[in-house]
Amino acid sequence: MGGTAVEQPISAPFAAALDEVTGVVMPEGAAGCRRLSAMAELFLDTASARERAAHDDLVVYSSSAAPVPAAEGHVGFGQTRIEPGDVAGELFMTHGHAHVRRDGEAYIGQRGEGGILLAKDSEVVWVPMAPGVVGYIPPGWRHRSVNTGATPFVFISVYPALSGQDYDVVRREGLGARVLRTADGYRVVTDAGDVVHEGSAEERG
Ligand code: S6P
Ligand code: ZN
Repeated sequence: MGGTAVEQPISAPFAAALDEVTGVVMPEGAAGCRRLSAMAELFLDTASARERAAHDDLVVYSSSAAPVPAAEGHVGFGQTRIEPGDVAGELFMTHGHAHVRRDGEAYIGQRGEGGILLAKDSEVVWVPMAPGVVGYIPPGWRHRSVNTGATPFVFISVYPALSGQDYDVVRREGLGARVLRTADGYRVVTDAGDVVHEGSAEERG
């Protein structure tokens, strides 16, 4: 990942610079990336993901957070950059999680095109994202971001610093839907086969 990590979280007021091309936040606290090999079983076609990862273990997405203390009252923020691409038609995405604490979160589109897939109980919602669009994730919703475009999709996230991420719930239950490439755009299809959203080629950039 990008910059020089700050060892100690910063409690004093500070300004951070967000590089909308690389997705790196400076000063930078926690940062990392997820490669295809670490995400294979999240894709519907796990075998294709594994096969591709075996000879080209691509970075699917990377994230960079400001060094805000993980303590009561603090507001964390960072950027995520999802690369363009797909596995057997399923568009590149983040792992996805629910918050450990019942906190909401806001995503702000920076660059490229994408969306947030949200699930709670049997409900599935797709929130399209683009530069200047703010997507709101209410408390209790599992959420995953997806790049629907042909260029990197970069967005800012802002969240209570103590909200935490539960990844296991997504490994167990998924997001209730998948985002699939079509001839002229993309389609959000629930696990039961219902189409939640049809996205156009323009939307995909
Ligand atoms: C944290 C927030 C984002 C994600 C990031 C990567 O609450 O939602 O910063 O952590 O987009 O996604 P994931 O699913 O790997 O945490
Ligand atoms: Zn979150």
